[in-house]
Amino acid sequence: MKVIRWILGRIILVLNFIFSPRGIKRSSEQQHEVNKAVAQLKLYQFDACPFCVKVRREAKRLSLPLETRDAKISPWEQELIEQGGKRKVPCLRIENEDGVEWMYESSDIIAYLQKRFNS
Ligand SMILES: N[C@@H](CCC(=O)N[C@@H](CS)C(=O)NCC(=O)O)C(=O)O
Repeated sequence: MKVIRWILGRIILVLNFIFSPRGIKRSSEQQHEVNKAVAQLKLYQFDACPFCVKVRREAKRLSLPLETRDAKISPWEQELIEQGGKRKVPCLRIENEDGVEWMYESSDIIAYLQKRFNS
């Protein structure tokens, strides 16, 4: 089972590499503002998780320089469990003036990114 999952994960990564989406173009001022906003976001994820690939593809399409954190390794794994509440990926850590929010569910994360950055 572990081997099959590993093979499927590699296939997903190869297909994702071949069919990588193109990023949208913004003026350099707009992109600079977007980059500043994206610096407050961190994606906790696994490389070959299909739900994480889906989120990374959308971030690429939206030209977001989203920092990823491998939730299989320390200290990100503990941070995700202790602060986010569970060891599940993808999870978007959102820092704002009210504090920190941990958003689980790939479809919610994608909807959030699109609402905020798809202009
Ligand atoms: N419905 C969730 C599914 C996420 C999910 O199942 N993630 C798996 C990895 S692909 C996970 O975190 N499993 C827990 C673990 O491996 O510890 C989503 O769309 O984000």
